[in-house]
Amino acid sequence: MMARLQRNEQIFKSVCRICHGGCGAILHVKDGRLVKVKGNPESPLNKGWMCIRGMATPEITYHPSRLMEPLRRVGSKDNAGWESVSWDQVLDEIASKIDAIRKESGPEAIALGQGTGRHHYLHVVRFANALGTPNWYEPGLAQCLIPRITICHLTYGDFVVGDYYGQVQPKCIIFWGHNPLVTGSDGELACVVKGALDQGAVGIAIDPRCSETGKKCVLWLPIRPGTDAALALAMIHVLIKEKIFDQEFVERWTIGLEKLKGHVAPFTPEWAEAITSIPAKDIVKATRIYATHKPAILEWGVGIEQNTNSLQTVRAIALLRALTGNIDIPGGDIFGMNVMRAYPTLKDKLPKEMLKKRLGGDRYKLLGGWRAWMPSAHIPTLFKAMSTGEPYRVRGLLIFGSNPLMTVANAKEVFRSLKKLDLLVVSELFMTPTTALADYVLPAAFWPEVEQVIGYPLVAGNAVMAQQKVIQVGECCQDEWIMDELGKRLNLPGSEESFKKLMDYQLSSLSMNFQELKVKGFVYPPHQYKKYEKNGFRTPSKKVELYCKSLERIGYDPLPTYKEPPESPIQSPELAKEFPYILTTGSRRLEFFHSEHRQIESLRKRRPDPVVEIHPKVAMDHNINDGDWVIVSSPRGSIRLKAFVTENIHPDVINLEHGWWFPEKGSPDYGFLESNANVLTSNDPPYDSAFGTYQLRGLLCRIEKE
Ligand SMILES: Nc1nc2c(c(=O)[nH]1)N[C@H]1C(S)=C(S)[C@@H](COP(=O)(O)OP(=O)(O)OC[C@H]3O[C@@H](n4cnc5c(=O)[nH]c(N)nc54)[C@H](O)[C@@H]3O)O[C@H]1N2
Ligand SMILES: Nc1nc2c(c(=O)[nH]1)N[C@H]1C(S)=C(S)[C@@H](COP(=O)(O)OP(=O)(O)OC[C@H]3O[C@@H](n4cnc5c(=O)[nH]c(N)nc54)[C@H](O)[C@@H]3O)O[C@H]1N2
Ligand code: SF4
Ligand SMILES: [Mo]
Repeated sequence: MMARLQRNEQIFKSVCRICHGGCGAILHVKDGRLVKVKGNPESPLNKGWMCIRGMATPEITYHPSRLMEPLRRVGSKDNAGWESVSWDQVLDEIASKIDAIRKESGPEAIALGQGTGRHHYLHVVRFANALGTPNWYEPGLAQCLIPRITICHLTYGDFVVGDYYGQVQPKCIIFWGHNPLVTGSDGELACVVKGALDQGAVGIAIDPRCSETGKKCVLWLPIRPGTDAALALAMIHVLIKEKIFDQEFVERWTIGLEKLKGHVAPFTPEWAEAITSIPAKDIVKATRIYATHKPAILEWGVGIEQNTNSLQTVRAIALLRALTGNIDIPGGDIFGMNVMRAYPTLKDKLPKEMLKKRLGGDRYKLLGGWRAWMPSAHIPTLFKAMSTGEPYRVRGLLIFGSNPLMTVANAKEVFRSLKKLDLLVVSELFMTPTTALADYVLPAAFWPEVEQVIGYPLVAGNAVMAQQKVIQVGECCQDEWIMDELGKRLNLPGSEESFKKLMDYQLSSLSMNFQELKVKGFVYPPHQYKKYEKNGFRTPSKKVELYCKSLERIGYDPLPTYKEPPESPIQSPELAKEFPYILTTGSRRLEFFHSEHRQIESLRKRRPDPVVEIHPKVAMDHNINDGDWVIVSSPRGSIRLKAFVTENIHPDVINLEHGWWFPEKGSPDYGFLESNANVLTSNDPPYDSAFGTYQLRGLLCRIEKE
């Protein structure tokens, strides 16, 4: 597809992956250098739009602190120095260390880590299976998306996404713990969500803050963090009591209405008001709007998952879509088309006895057990195994694109665990607090240097796009290639097939190969709605399971329930005397992706400091002015941030950003404990019983002026 421009300039089509992606991009390359990145106007998703992070791609690509060559640590972990090593040498050394650990302690003693939704996500899962270790993780999973995906499969047989791209626009959108005008990745791009609201969709925001998205809504329900299940149960109560659910759909396509009816009878709006702090009349109002504006999208975010009742919170909310008949209809919540072949993750290569050894898999069955959608290890159990050797010692960790010191709960314990490892390898774009503890740091390719098929059955329905390598930067290499090279050295199954072959395999269902996809840029088959009318829903009953027998069979409540967060004014009133406010962490910012981009000048100057949002009442009570530095403390520790005083937050809630470290402070620790939200969070039990989720939203804290 390469069109020649003047003066050696060439343009290529690709897709941005700074966030989970979706934005088709045009890359301008001159003399082997990326000079400009623009949105691709032909792309069905972003139609030419890009966010400020995407626009900063050339700056990130050529940033002076970008890692350019493989590094080996010299000196201790407390004050590491680095020497450069060739790729051949570094891969040989790492492979022989992995080999030694697997021979001495078994492959389960080597864990794999990765970041959220990167291009190489499924390749890491494949590598883990080939290596024979059941222990891989990612800081999202139980805390992000896995509860939503799993519950959708159990309840409706497939995952749903908002239908912004069809002929019919939604008449109503609920934003439940979700702020897509800022976070809008995964195909629910900010531009399309804004478009739907501008075209008249009625917005309802369920969020302790009136977020950027909330400000465009007609109704804001400022919920107490961690109590979303109570609100959803009361909304179900109203739908049934007022008979405003979709009776035709429910009768024909669901099972369990009678049981659900009896179950929610006590969960009145007044009951929920006492728990959520949302006035009962607003609960009724929101329910009526949602029920009477069809089609409607129910957008949900991590705000509903990062609590210890994530299974039942997500279940309760999921039922609302079914009761209102908004599933797989134009302008509603639709099932993806799965047009590509599934990634060959070599699941069958993981020995059976290893399934039993997956850390946490026996307890958190929907995260790591046989019913799990994408079985992985339980993070707190895994990191404890590194530091305590219980139930067995994990000695090696290979991380492909994650910064666990910033993004996993209880940063201090993560630090202790990483220091105990015999082998820590991190593949990265930049030095981070996590790479500072590594034995080897590998320079990873950034998205304009990467070749991959990017499929969106999980997000925008049906899109398949090509990400193509248009430049070479230093000695940076794509993560998949690194894993393939290690696989060859370790003689792993599947190592004869490079990731490039797998791309063609995935595309074979579309009768094309990667080369052809590169020329087209993307394919976007038309959506088929109401697929269930042909073969029913992909559940055991072929219907939507309001009452979920599959959950019952594995020992979880078949009907959704509310549980008070373990750390809250109601559950732990003594602790609340010392820590009287409710803490929620991690609401995203446009400028940054999690712990990334703090070194990117054009982004950092828009948001130089970590910020905590507080209500004027809190500010007054503690003599805090807007812009003051403050200390926020939880029972685990204290961090400092700058106060932003705003009416747009629940008066008892303190909302702070996550991912803050200071590249400018340099090694060894880059100030990673100063403003890191995960100094305040806990990785101790209780966890969600099915997913093992720990709590990142709805903890207790206090605040004072510095
Ligand atoms: N307190 C709190 N903690 C949270 C959350 C919260 O809300 N509150 N949210 C959680 C959620 S939902 C998630 S998903 C996680 C995210 O957790 P992580 O995925 O660990 O987050 P990032 O900070 O994006 O770390 C990614 C790292 O990979 C590097 N990188 C980027 N692209 C590539 C690549 O292609 N290859 C390689 N090798 N490296 C690359 C980046 O430089 C960066 O350092 O954080 C979780 N942590
Ligand atoms: N710019 C940018 N975009 C991103 C990311 C990023 O780091 N930066 N990260 C990506 C990732 S991995 C993820 S998971 C998504 C997350 O994207 P979203 O799901 O949109 O997540 P957040 O902004 O973390 O939180 C959404 C809202 O939840 C609210 N909230 C907090 N606690 C609660 C609660 O207990 N209940 C309810 N109902 N609401 C609550 C917050 O105030 C916030 O406005 O964003 C993705 N996109
Ligand atoms: S929204 Fe995500 S994919 Fe789109 S330009 Fe921004 S960072 Fe890239
Ligand atoms: Mo996430």
